[in-house]
Amino acid sequence: MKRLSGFSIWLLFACSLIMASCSGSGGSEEEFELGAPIAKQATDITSSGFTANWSRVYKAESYLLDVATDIDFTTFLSGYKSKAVSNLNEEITNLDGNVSYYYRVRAVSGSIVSDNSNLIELTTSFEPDPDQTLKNSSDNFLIGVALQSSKLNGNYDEIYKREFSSLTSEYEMKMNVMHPSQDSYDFGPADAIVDYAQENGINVHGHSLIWHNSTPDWVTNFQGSDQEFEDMIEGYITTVVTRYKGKVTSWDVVNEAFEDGSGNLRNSIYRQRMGDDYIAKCYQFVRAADPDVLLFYNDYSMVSDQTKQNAVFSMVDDFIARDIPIDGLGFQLHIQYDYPAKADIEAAVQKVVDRDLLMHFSELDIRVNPNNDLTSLSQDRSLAQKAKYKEMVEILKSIPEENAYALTVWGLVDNESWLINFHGQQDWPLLFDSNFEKKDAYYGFLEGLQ
Ligand code: 9MR
Repeated sequence: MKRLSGFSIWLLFACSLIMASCSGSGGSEEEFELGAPIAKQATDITSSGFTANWSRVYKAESYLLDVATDIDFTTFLSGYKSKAVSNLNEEITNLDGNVSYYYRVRAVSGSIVSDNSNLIELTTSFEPDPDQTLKNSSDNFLIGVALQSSKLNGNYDEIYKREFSSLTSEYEMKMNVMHPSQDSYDFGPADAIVDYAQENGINVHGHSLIWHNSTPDWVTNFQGSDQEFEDMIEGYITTVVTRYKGKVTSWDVVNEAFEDGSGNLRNSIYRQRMGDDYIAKCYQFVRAADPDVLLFYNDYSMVSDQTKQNAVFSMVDDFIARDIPIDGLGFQLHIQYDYPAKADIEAAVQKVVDRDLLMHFSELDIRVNPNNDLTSLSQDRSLAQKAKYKEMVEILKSIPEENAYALTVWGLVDNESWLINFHGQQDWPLLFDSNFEKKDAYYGFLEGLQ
Protein backbone atom coordinates (compact mmCIF):
# COMPACT_ATOMS: atom_id res chain seq x y z
CA MET A 1 0.00 0.00 0.00
CA LYS A 2 1.27 3.34 -0.99
CA ARG A 3 1.86 5.58 1.96
CA LEU A 4 -0.14 8.78 1.83
CA SER A 5 1.91 11.93 2.01
CA GLY A 6 1.08 14.61 4.63
CA PHE A 7 -0.39 16.79 1.87
CA SER A 8 -2.70 13.98 0.68
CA ILE A 9 -4.01 13.39 4.19
CA TRP A 10 -4.80 17.09 4.50
CA LEU A 11 -6.55 17.02 1.07
CA LEU A 12 -8.69 14.03 2.03
CA PHE A 13 -9.67 15.71 5.30
CA ALA A 14 -10.62 18.95 3.57
CA CYS A 15 -12.70 17.15 0.92
CA SER A 16 -14.59 15.16 3.51
CA LEU A 17 -15.41 18.40 5.39
CA ILE A 18 -16.75 20.02 2.20
CA MET A 19 -18.85 16.95 1.37
CA ALA A 20 -20.29 16.88 4.87
CA SER A 21 -21.32 20.50 4.64
CA CYS A 22 -23.00 20.00 1.26
CA SER A 23 -24.97 16.94 2.14
CA GLY A 24 -27.62 15.96 4.63
CA SER A 25 -28.65 19.35 6.07
CA GLY A 26 -31.07 20.15 3.27
CA GLY A 27 -29.71 23.78 3.35
CA SER A 28 -33.06 25.32 4.45
CA GLU A 29 -32.80 29.17 4.47
CA GLU A 30 -35.50 29.47 7.18
CA GLU A 31 -33.60 27.79 9.94
CA PHE A 32 -30.91 30.38 10.73
CA GLU A 33 -31.18 32.61 13.79
CA LEU A 34 -31.87 36.24 12.93
CA GLY A 35 -30.25 38.39 15.60
CA ALA A 36 -32.03 41.38 17.14
CA PRO A 37 -30.60 44.79 16.20
CA ILE A 38 -28.94 46.96 18.81
CA ALA A 39 -30.77 50.27 19.00
CA LYS A 40 -28.36 53.18 19.35
CA GLN A 41 -28.81 56.61 20.91
CA ALA A 42 -30.91 59.06 18.96
CA THR A 43 -29.02 61.81 17.15
CA ASP A 44 -29.95 65.24 15.79
CA ILE A 45 -32.46 65.80 18.58
CA THR A 46 -34.30 69.07 18.03
CA SER A 47 -37.54 70.50 19.36
CA SER A 48 -39.44 68.87 16.48
CA GLY A 49 -37.64 65.64 15.66
CA PHE A 50 -34.75 63.23 15.99
CA THR A 51 -32.98 60.46 14.11
CA ALA A 52 -33.36 56.91 15.41
CA ASN A 53 -30.33 54.66 14.83
CA TRP A 54 -29.55 50.97 15.11
CA SER A 55 -26.92 48.41 14.16
CA ARG A 56 -26.90 46.23 11.05
CA VAL A 57 -28.02 42.62 11.54
CA TYR A 58 -26.44 39.85 9.48
CA LYS A 59 -28.83 38.69 6.75
CA ALA A 60 -31.49 41.31 7.59
CA GLU A 61 -33.28 42.70 4.53
CA SER A 62 -35.16 45.42 6.36
CA TYR A 63 -36.13 46.56 9.84
CA LEU A 64 -39.39 47.24 11.68
CA LEU A 65 -39.34 50.40 13.76
CA ASP A 66 -41.68 51.18 16.67
CA VAL A 67 -41.85 54.69 18.10
CA ALA A 68 -44.09 55.26 21.10
CA THR A 69 -44.81 57.95 23.65
CA ASP A 70 -44.80 55.47 26.54
CA ILE A 71 -42.18 53.05 27.76
CA ASP A 72 -44.57 50.06 27.42
CA PHE A 73 -45.21 50.81 23.74
CA THR A 74 -48.96 51.07 24.04
CA THR A 75 -49.30 54.47 22.34
CA PHE A 76 -47.50 54.56 19.02
CA LEU A 77 -46.54 57.59 17.04
CA SER A 78 -48.80 57.64 14.02
CA GLY A 79 -47.20 55.61 11.19
CA TYR A 80 -44.53 54.18 13.47
CA LYS A 81 -46.00 50.89 14.59
CA SER A 82 -43.76 48.30 12.86
CA LYS A 83 -42.76 50.80 10.19
CA ALA A 84 -40.62 49.02 7.55
CA VAL A 85 -37.28 50.77 7.03
CA SER A 86 -34.47 49.56 4.80
CA ASN A 87 -31.74 51.83 6.25
CA LEU A 88 -30.06 51.72 9.63
CA ASN A 89 -31.66 54.98 10.71
CA GLU A 90 -34.86 56.93 10.35
CA GLU A 91 -35.43 60.63 10.64
CA ILE A 92 -38.63 61.37 12.51
CA THR A 93 -40.12 64.84 12.12
CA ASN A 94 -43.11 66.97 13.12
CA LEU A 95 -42.85 66.10 16.80
CA ASP A 96 -43.62 68.21 19.84
CA GLY A 97 -40.83 69.81 21.87
CA ASN A 98 -39.93 68.65 25.39
CA VAL A 99 -41.73 65.31 24.96
CA SER A 100 -40.27 61.87 25.70
CA TYR A 101 -40.25 59.27 22.94
CA TYR A 102 -39.21 55.61 22.96
CA TYR A 103 -38.08 53.46 20.07
CA ARG A 104 -37.10 49.88 19.38
CA VAL A 105 -36.51 47.93 16.21
CA ARG A 106 -36.65 44.36 14.83
CA ALA A 107 -34.77 42.85 11.90
CA VAL A 108 -36.61 41.13 9.02
CA SER A 109 -35.35 38.51 6.58
CA GLY A 110 -37.96 36.90 4.35
CA SER A 111 -40.63 35.70 6.72
CA ILE A 112 -38.34 35.71 9.75
CA VAL A 113 -38.63 38.58 12.25
CA SER A 114 -36.10 38.96 15.06
CA ASP A 115 -36.75 39.81 18.67
CA ASN A 116 -37.01 43.45 19.69
CA SER A 117 -33.86 45.46 20.18
CA ASN A 118 -33.18 47.27 23.43
CA LEU A 119 -35.27 50.40 23.79
CA ILE A 120 -34.01 53.95 23.54
CA GLU A 121 -35.57 56.84 25.37
CA LEU A 122 -35.09 60.47 24.43
CA THR A 123 -36.72 63.82 25.02
CA THR A 124 -37.05 66.34 22.24
CA SER A 125 -35.57 69.67 23.12
CA PHE A 126 -37.55 72.50 24.44
CA GLU A 127 -38.27 75.60 22.39
CA PRO A 128 -39.10 78.34 24.85
CA ASP A 129 -41.62 80.92 23.98
CA PRO A 130 -39.69 84.22 24.13
CA ASP A 131 -42.17 85.59 26.67
CA GLN A 132 -41.66 82.70 29.05
CA THR A 133 -39.66 83.46 32.19
CA LEU A 134 -38.61 81.42 35.19
CA LYS A 135 -41.10 83.00 37.56
CA ASN A 136 -44.07 82.78 35.26
CA SER A 137 -43.30 79.14 34.49
CA SER A 138 -43.39 78.12 38.15
CA ASP A 139 -46.73 77.30 39.74
CA ASN A 140 -45.49 75.37 42.73
CA PHE A 141 -42.71 77.35 44.32
CA LEU A 142 -40.91 80.69 44.35
CA ILE A 143 -37.91 81.30 42.11
CA GLY A 144 -35.25 83.13 44.08
CA VAL A 145 -31.90 84.82 43.58
CA ALA A 146 -29.23 86.05 45.98
CA LEU A 147 -28.35 89.67 45.39
CA GLN A 148 -26.59 92.77 46.70
CA SER A 149 -28.02 96.22 47.39
CA SER A 150 -25.44 97.92 45.14
CA LYS A 151 -26.71 95.93 42.15
CA LEU A 152 -30.39 96.68 41.87
CA ASN A 153 -30.04 98.61 38.64
CA GLY A 154 -29.48 98.17 34.90
CA ASN A 155 -29.32 94.57 33.68
CA TYR A 156 -29.61 93.24 37.23
CA ASP A 157 -32.83 95.12 37.82
CA GLU A 158 -34.26 94.06 34.49
CA ILE A 159 -33.51 90.36 35.04
CA TYR A 160 -34.55 90.28 38.71
CA LYS A 161 -37.93 91.76 37.85
CA ARG A 162 -38.41 89.58 34.79
CA GLU A 163 -37.28 86.20 36.12
CA PHE A 164 -37.50 86.05 39.91
CA SER A 165 -40.28 85.99 42.48
CA SER A 166 -38.11 85.84 45.60
CA LEU A 167 -34.80 87.25 46.73
CA THR A 168 -32.25 86.65 49.41
CA SER A 169 -29.65 89.18 50.49
CA GLU A 170 -26.27 87.59 49.77
CA TYR A 171 -24.61 89.17 52.85
CA GLU A 172 -26.29 92.39 53.92
CA MET A 173 -28.89 90.88 56.25
CA LYS A 174 -26.27 89.19 58.41
CA MET A 175 -25.39 90.31 61.90
CA ASN A 176 -21.94 91.71 61.06
CA VAL A 177 -23.54 94.11 58.57
CA MET A 178 -26.82 94.94 60.35
CA HIS A 179 -25.40 95.20 63.87
CA PRO A 180 -21.78 96.25 63.40
CA SER A 181 -21.25 97.42 66.99
CA GLN A 182 -23.05 96.94 70.26
CA ASP A 183 -24.55 100.42 70.12
CA SER A 184 -25.43 100.59 66.45
CA TYR A 185 -27.53 99.03 63.77
CA ASP A 186 -27.06 99.67 60.06
CA PHE A 187 -30.19 98.80 58.15
CA GLY A 188 -29.27 100.84 55.06
CA PRO A 189 -28.44 97.97 52.66
CA ALA A 190 -31.07 95.62 54.11
CA ASP A 191 -33.77 98.31 53.80
CA ALA A 192 -32.74 98.99 50.19
CA ILE A 193 -33.20 95.32 49.35
CA VAL A 194 -36.50 94.95 51.21
CA ASP A 195 -37.85 98.20 49.68
CA TYR A 196 -36.85 97.03 46.20
CA ALA A 197 -38.69 93.76 46.76
CA GLN A 198 -41.78 95.57 48.04
CA GLU A 199 -41.85 97.98 45.11
CA ASN A 200 -41.64 95.11 42.65
CA GLY A 201 -43.85 92.55 44.35
CA ILE A 202 -40.98 90.17 45.08
CA ASN A 203 -40.83 87.91 48.15
CA VAL A 204 -37.93 88.32 50.61
CA HIS A 205 -36.29 85.40 52.34
CA GLY A 206 -34.26 86.69 55.30
CA HIS A 207 -30.72 85.32 55.53
CA SER A 208 -29.47 84.83 58.19
CA LEU A 209 -29.95 85.85 61.80
CA ILE A 210 -27.35 83.67 63.50
CA TRP A 211 -24.31 82.38 61.60
CA HIS A 212 -20.93 81.73 63.20
CA ASN A 213 -19.24 83.17 60.08
CA SER A 214 -20.99 86.52 60.24
CA THR A 215 -20.59 87.14 63.94
CA PRO A 216 -19.25 90.64 64.60
CA ASP A 217 -16.15 90.85 66.77
CA TRP A 218 -18.01 92.70 69.50
CA VAL A 219 -20.27 89.66 69.95
CA THR A 220 -17.33 87.25 70.08
CA ASN A 221 -15.69 89.50 72.67
CA PHE A 222 -18.92 90.37 74.50
CA GLN A 223 -18.24 91.63 78.02
CA GLY A 224 -21.00 90.53 80.34
CA SER A 225 -22.59 87.46 81.87
CA ASP A 226 -24.03 84.59 79.86
CA GLN A 227 -27.53 85.81 80.72
CA GLU A 228 -26.63 89.28 79.41
CA PHE A 229 -25.29 87.67 76.24
CA GLU A 230 -28.55 85.79 75.76
CA ASP A 231 -30.58 88.94 76.40
CA MET A 232 -28.45 90.77 73.86
CA ILE A 233 -29.12 88.06 71.22
CA GLU A 234 -32.83 88.12 72.02
CA GLY A 235 -32.79 91.92 71.65
CA TYR A 236 -31.00 91.73 68.30
CA ILE A 237 -33.34 89.08 66.91
CA THR A 238 -36.41 90.93 68.14
CA THR A 239 -35.24 94.24 66.66
CA VAL A 240 -34.48 92.81 63.24
CA VAL A 241 -37.50 90.53 62.94
CA THR A 242 -39.85 93.28 64.14
CA ARG A 243 -38.41 95.77 61.66
CA TYR A 244 -39.14 93.47 58.72
CA LYS A 245 -42.38 91.99 60.00
CA GLY A 246 -44.83 91.61 57.13
CA LYS A 247 -42.06 92.31 54.59
CA VAL A 248 -39.76 89.34 55.11
CA THR A 249 -41.72 86.13 54.68
CA SER A 250 -39.16 83.71 56.08
CA TRP A 251 -35.87 83.72 58.00
CA ASP A 252 -32.90 81.42 58.14
CA VAL A 253 -32.82 81.71 61.90
CA VAL A 254 -29.67 79.69 62.45
CA ASN A 255 -27.30 78.83 59.63
CA GLU A 256 -24.71 76.02 59.51
CA ALA A 257 -24.76 75.08 63.20
CA PHE A 258 -23.26 71.60 62.71
CA GLU A 259 -19.68 70.58 62.02
CA ASP A 260 -18.77 68.73 58.85
CA GLY A 261 -18.38 64.99 59.21
CA SER A 262 -18.97 64.65 62.94
CA GLY A 263 -22.48 66.09 63.12
CA ASN A 264 -21.47 67.75 66.39
CA LEU A 265 -22.71 71.22 67.16
CA ARG A 266 -20.08 73.78 66.22
CA ASN A 267 -18.61 75.26 69.34
CA SER A 268 -19.64 78.79 68.33
CA ILE A 269 -19.79 81.70 70.71
CA TYR A 270 -23.57 81.21 70.81
CA ARG A 271 -23.23 77.66 72.04
CA GLN A 272 -20.54 78.62 74.53
CA ARG A 273 -22.61 81.45 75.97
CA MET A 274 -26.18 80.11 75.69
CA GLY A 275 -25.63 76.36 75.96
CA ASP A 276 -26.45 73.46 73.64
CA ASP A 277 -30.06 74.57 73.40
CA TYR A 278 -29.17 77.96 71.93
CA ILE A 279 -30.72 77.06 68.56
CA ALA A 280 -34.14 76.33 70.03
CA LYS A 281 -33.96 79.59 72.01
CA CYS A 282 -33.29 81.60 68.84
CA TYR A 283 -36.30 80.04 67.06
CA GLN A 284 -38.47 80.93 70.04
CA PHE A 285 -37.20 84.54 70.02
CA VAL A 286 -38.14 84.88 66.34
CA ARG A 287 -41.58 83.36 66.83
CA ALA A 288 -42.25 85.69 69.76
CA ALA A 289 -41.38 88.70 67.59
CA ASP A 290 -43.42 87.58 64.56
CA PRO A 291 -46.08 84.88 64.82
CA ASP A 292 -46.42 84.57 61.05
CA VAL A 293 -42.91 84.56 59.68
CA LEU A 294 -41.62 81.18 58.46
CA LEU A 295 -38.63 79.78 60.35
CA PHE A 296 -35.96 77.83 58.46
CA TYR A 297 -32.83 76.00 59.46
CA ASN A 298 -30.24 76.24 56.65
CA ASP A 299 -27.09 74.21 56.02
CA TYR A 300 -24.74 72.85 53.34
CA SER A 301 -23.69 69.25 52.52
CA MET A 302 -27.16 68.14 53.55
CA VAL A 303 -27.04 65.42 50.90
CA SER A 304 -23.38 64.43 50.81
CA ASP A 305 -22.65 64.47 54.55
CA GLN A 306 -24.91 61.78 55.97
CA THR A 307 -23.71 62.37 59.51
CA LYS A 308 -24.56 66.06 59.35
CA GLN A 309 -27.88 65.22 57.71
CA ASN A 310 -28.73 62.85 60.57
CA ALA A 311 -27.74 65.43 63.15
CA VAL A 312 -29.96 68.08 61.53
CA PHE A 313 -32.96 65.76 61.34
CA SER A 314 -32.43 64.70 64.96
CA MET A 315 -32.56 68.36 65.92
CA VAL A 316 -35.69 68.88 63.85
CA ASP A 317 -37.38 65.83 65.41
CA ASP A 318 -36.45 67.08 68.84
CA PHE A 319 -37.94 70.52 67.98
CA ILE A 320 -41.15 68.90 66.78
CA ALA A 321 -41.37 66.75 69.92
CA ARG A 322 -40.81 69.78 72.16
CA ASP A 323 -43.01 72.18 70.19
CA ILE A 324 -40.11 74.44 69.28
CA PRO A 325 -41.27 76.33 66.20
CA ILE A 326 -39.71 75.40 62.86
CA ASP A 327 -41.34 75.57 59.44
CA GLY A 328 -38.76 74.46 56.95
CA LEU A 329 -35.28 73.43 55.98
CA GLY A 330 -32.88 75.09 53.58
CA PHE A 331 -30.56 72.81 51.65
CA GLN A 332 -27.92 75.16 50.32
CA LEU A 333 -26.90 72.88 47.42
CA HIS A 334 -23.55 74.24 46.39
CA ILE A 335 -23.13 71.23 44.12
CA GLN A 336 -21.32 69.98 41.01
CA TYR A 337 -22.53 69.00 37.56
CA ASP A 338 -21.82 65.34 38.40
CA TYR A 339 -22.48 65.20 42.13
CA PRO A 340 -24.44 64.42 44.26
CA ALA A 341 -26.62 61.81 42.56
CA LYS A 342 -30.28 62.54 41.97
CA ALA A 343 -31.44 59.61 44.11
CA ASP A 344 -29.45 60.86 47.11
CA ILE A 345 -30.87 64.37 46.76
CA GLU A 346 -34.38 62.93 46.50
CA ALA A 347 -33.86 60.79 49.59
CA ALA A 348 -32.77 63.82 51.63
CA VAL A 349 -35.68 65.91 50.32
CA GLN A 350 -38.09 63.12 51.22
CA LYS A 351 -37.04 63.45 54.86
CA VAL A 352 -38.25 67.05 54.80
CA VAL A 353 -41.54 66.02 53.18
CA ASP A 354 -41.97 63.18 55.70
CA ARG A 355 -41.90 65.77 58.48
CA ASP A 356 -44.32 67.97 56.55
CA LEU A 357 -41.86 70.85 56.50
CA LEU A 358 -41.18 73.37 53.77
CA MET A 359 -38.26 72.66 51.45
CA HIS A 360 -36.07 75.54 50.29
CA PHE A 361 -33.26 74.85 47.84
CA SER A 362 -31.66 77.93 49.26
CA GLU A 363 -28.26 78.61 47.65
CA LEU A 364 -28.11 76.55 44.48
CA ASP A 365 -25.08 76.84 42.24
CA ILE A 366 -23.56 74.08 40.11
CA ARG A 367 -19.80 73.98 39.57
CA VAL A 368 -18.65 72.75 36.18
CA ASN A 369 -14.91 72.99 36.75
CA PRO A 370 -14.25 71.35 40.12
CA ASN A 371 -11.08 69.64 38.86
CA ASN A 372 -9.85 72.76 37.10
CA ASP A 373 -9.56 71.00 33.73
CA LEU A 374 -11.34 73.75 31.76
CA THR A 375 -10.12 77.16 30.68
CA SER A 376 -13.48 78.01 29.15
CA LEU A 377 -16.92 76.48 29.48
CA SER A 378 -17.02 73.54 27.05
CA GLN A 379 -20.23 72.56 25.32
CA ASP A 380 -20.26 69.14 26.98
CA ARG A 381 -19.90 70.56 30.46
CA SER A 382 -22.44 73.27 29.75
CA LEU A 383 -24.97 70.62 28.72
CA ALA A 384 -24.15 68.53 31.78
CA GLN A 385 -24.78 71.60 33.95
CA LYS A 386 -28.03 72.25 32.09
CA ALA A 387 -29.15 68.69 32.85
CA LYS A 388 -28.27 69.08 36.55
CA TYR A 389 -30.18 72.36 36.86
CA LYS A 390 -33.15 70.70 35.18
CA GLU A 391 -32.86 67.77 37.56
CA MET A 392 -32.83 70.06 40.61
CA VAL A 393 -35.96 71.84 39.43
CA GLU A 394 -37.68 68.54 38.70
CA ILE A 395 -36.88 67.23 42.18
CA LEU A 396 -38.46 70.24 43.88
CA LYS A 397 -41.37 70.17 41.45
CA SER A 398 -42.10 66.53 42.20
CA ILE A 399 -42.77 66.96 45.92
CA PRO A 400 -46.22 67.97 47.21
CA GLU A 401 -46.89 71.60 46.42
CA GLU A 402 -47.50 72.44 50.08
CA ASN A 403 -43.92 71.38 50.92
CA ALA A 404 -42.11 73.23 48.12
CA TYR A 405 -41.14 76.73 49.24
CA ALA A 406 -38.56 78.12 46.83
CA LEU A 407 -35.57 77.43 44.66
CA THR A 408 -32.99 80.18 45.10
CA VAL A 409 -29.86 80.46 42.95
CA TRP A 410 -26.82 81.88 44.71
CA GLY A 411 -26.08 84.83 42.42
CA LEU A 412 -26.97 85.97 38.94
CA VAL A 413 -23.91 86.11 36.66
CA ASP A 414 -21.07 83.59 36.55
CA ASN A 415 -18.19 85.99 37.03
CA GLU A 416 -19.64 87.34 40.29
CA SER A 417 -20.16 83.99 41.99
CA TRP A 418 -18.60 83.62 45.45
CA LEU A 419 -17.18 80.28 44.24
CA ILE A 420 -14.50 81.88 42.07
CA ASN A 421 -12.71 83.55 44.96
CA PHE A 422 -13.48 80.75 47.35
CA HIS A 423 -11.83 78.04 45.24
CA GLY A 424 -9.39 80.38 43.48
CA GLN A 425 -10.18 78.92 40.08
CA GLN A 426 -12.38 79.59 37.10
CA ASP A 427 -15.95 78.33 37.08
CA TRP A 428 -19.32 79.08 35.50
CA PRO A 429 -21.85 77.98 38.13
CA LEU A 430 -24.92 80.18 37.50
CA LEU A 431 -27.73 80.73 34.99
CA PHE A 432 -26.38 83.85 33.24
CA ASP A 433 -22.95 84.55 31.76
CA SER A 434 -20.90 87.66 32.44
CA ASN A 435 -22.77 89.47 29.63
CA PHE A 436 -26.11 88.75 31.29
CA GLU A 437 -26.95 86.27 28.53
CA LYS A 438 -28.99 83.17 29.34
CA LYS A 439 -26.86 80.02 29.45
CA ASP A 440 -27.81 76.42 28.69
CA ALA A 441 -28.23 76.18 32.47
CA TYR A 442 -31.02 78.76 32.29
CA TYR A 443 -32.84 76.73 29.65
CA GLY A 444 -32.38 73.57 31.73
CA PHE A 445 -34.02 75.38 34.64
CA LEU A 446 -36.85 76.52 32.38
CA GLU A 447 -37.30 73.04 30.91
CA GLY A 448 -37.48 71.59 34.40
CA LEU A 449 -40.36 73.94 35.19
CA GLN A 450 -42.45 72.82 32.19
O1 9MR B 1 -21.89 84.50 48.92
C1 9MR B 1 -21.71 85.16 50.17
C2 9MR B 1 -20.51 86.07 50.10
O2 9MR B 1 -20.73 87.10 49.17
C3 9MR B 1 -20.25 86.65 51.47
O3 9MR B 1 -19.04 87.38 51.43
C4 9MR B 1 -20.15 85.53 52.50
C5 9MR B 1 -19.99 86.10 53.91
O4 9MR B 1 -21.10 86.88 54.25
O5 9MR B 1 -21.30 84.73 52.48
C6 9MR B 1 -21.54 84.11 51.25
O6 9MR B 1 -22.71 83.35 51.31
C7 9MR B 1 -22.69 82.21 52.14
C8 9MR B 1 -24.04 82.05 52.76
O7 9MR B 1 -24.37 83.22 53.46
C9 9MR B 1 -24.11 80.84 53.65
N1 9MR B 1 -23.73 79.66 52.95
C10 9MR B 1 -22.45 79.72 52.26
C11 9MR B 1 -22.43 80.93 51.33
C12 9MR B 1 -21.11 80.98 50.57
O8 9MR B 1 -20.07 81.19 51.47
